[in-house]
Amino acid sequence: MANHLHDALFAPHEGSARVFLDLPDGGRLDHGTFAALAAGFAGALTAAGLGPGDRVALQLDKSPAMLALIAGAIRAGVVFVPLNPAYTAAEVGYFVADSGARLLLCDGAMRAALAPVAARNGAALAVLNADGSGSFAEAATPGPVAPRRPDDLAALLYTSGTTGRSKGAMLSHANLLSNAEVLADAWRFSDRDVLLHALPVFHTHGLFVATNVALLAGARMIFLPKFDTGEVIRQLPRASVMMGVPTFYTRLLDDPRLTRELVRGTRLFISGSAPLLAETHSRWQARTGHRILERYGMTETNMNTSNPCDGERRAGTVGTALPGVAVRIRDDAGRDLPQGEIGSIEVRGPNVFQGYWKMPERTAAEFRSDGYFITGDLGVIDADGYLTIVGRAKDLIISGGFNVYPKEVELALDALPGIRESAVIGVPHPDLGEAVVAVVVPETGTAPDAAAILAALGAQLARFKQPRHLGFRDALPRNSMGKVQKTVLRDDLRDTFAP
Ligand code: MLC
Ligand code: AMP
Repeated sequence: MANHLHDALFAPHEGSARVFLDLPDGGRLDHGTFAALAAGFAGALTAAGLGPGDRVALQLDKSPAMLALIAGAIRAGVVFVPLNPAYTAAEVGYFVADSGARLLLCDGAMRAALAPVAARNGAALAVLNADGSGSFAEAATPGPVAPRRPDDLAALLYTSGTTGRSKGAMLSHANLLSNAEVLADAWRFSDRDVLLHALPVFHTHGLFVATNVALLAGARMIFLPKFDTGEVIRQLPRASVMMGVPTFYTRLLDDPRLTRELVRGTRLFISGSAPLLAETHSRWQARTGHRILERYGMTETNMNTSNPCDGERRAGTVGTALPGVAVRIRDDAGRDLPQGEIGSIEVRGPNVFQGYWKMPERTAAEFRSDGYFITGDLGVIDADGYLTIVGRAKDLIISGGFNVYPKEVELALDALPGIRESAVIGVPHPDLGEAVVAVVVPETGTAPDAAAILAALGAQLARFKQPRHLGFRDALPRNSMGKVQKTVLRDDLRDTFAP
């Protein structure tokens, strides 16, 4: 029997000598070697006792070995749970417990901190370093290709939520493959493409949008460990496509080495994960001659809309619905709104996930009975079908492309001694788009100590969730219903990071 994703993404490359990964040190990995490495990792997962449907959690730095491990998990039918290396041991503990992972793989540097986490959850712990060393090595004999149907799970991707409790989005083989096929076609990917890959590989963007599309097309990737402006500028002349979050584009624009000449050979620049300012779009065009192609998606749905490769790319819009994806705009009562009116964005299609892991009520609450998923984004569709995202119904901050749910930070703050309550908001930030800001109300009679509060948060929350600014007030602004008026705080603090 077939393995839906493996057969499309990896099997065609077995034995191929074509280059898959270009590494910054000049090293290269061809497709065939990558496929063999993945087969070895599938063998190692099987030898570790994991079978189809079991979960493996990965908190690993970006590396070819990590990517091959994911490919191996797909081959072995093991559901992979990728985790941001910035997460603290406390955060990882939640994901391991919730997913029921039987194996946790980490970098050597995190081993001591994660040993109690693994032990508490009855998971085995093994090390896989970015250079491929560590206690988890690929097996000498290739692991079997486990049969996997289109609706079997491939990955659980955790996404935070308005309750402060992260939810595992269940993504099936068909969710991932259908979207990769649509994107590879929409963006005209071929085996002549060289994709500049500077994104993290524990989120939808770097994993499924970038890597799966490249694999499907047989394209090559310049695989950088992270976004570094100088390194990206050095590599750009060799790239035919770059994908990035808006911060990539603003950082590059701040560098005088970004010129029309530098990107003469590049055919496509794609942006997503956070709003691209129309101003960034026009500055990019003026400087490079390229119009950035903006698209829109989320962990739960993969990609929903995209500006066209060949047609008109409209700045400030995220383009039209991708083939096979239906997008509609509804009001709070769930009624369809006429074209041109702002409302809740809902999507349906083969790209949309299977629901939240072990959370049937949350899943039910976010789907309509006719199968549409309520994204939590607000938008409007114009007469030509272009969608503009105008805001969010969900209380979410997007900082440099990473999502931060205020509730999670507020719960951590409120649990600290000397804090009566708090409100966390996002305010404009020149580099990150939005930055996290906390407004704290101390208990009466206590002298607040910002440094101590931030240090205490540091032990619990990944750095990107920690407030960049902490302010103190005697009370939070509330409306007549007693609800905190975050819009008032956002207005008050709007210029905190003004250049
Ligand atoms: C890093 N830091 C961040 C941060 N990234 N803080 C807030 N927001 C972020 N996004 C912290 C670092 O830990 C560091 O802490 C400090 O900020 C400065 O680090 P830096 O060197 O400037 O950051 P850098 O490593 O360059 O990272 C910035 C970035 C990176 C924008 C390049 O965050 C990034 O690659 N973002 C992409 C996220 C992404 O792929 N999202 C896709 C989600 S999928 P300190 O303490 O040392 O100062 C999705 C679906 C879809 O949304 O549609 O695609
Ligand atoms: P995530 O849960 O990390 O997948 O983030 C998904 C969210 O990112 C979406 O619900 C949107 O709010 C936001 N997002 C993704 N792409 C865009 C875009 N092009 N413009 C504006 N917001 C976006």
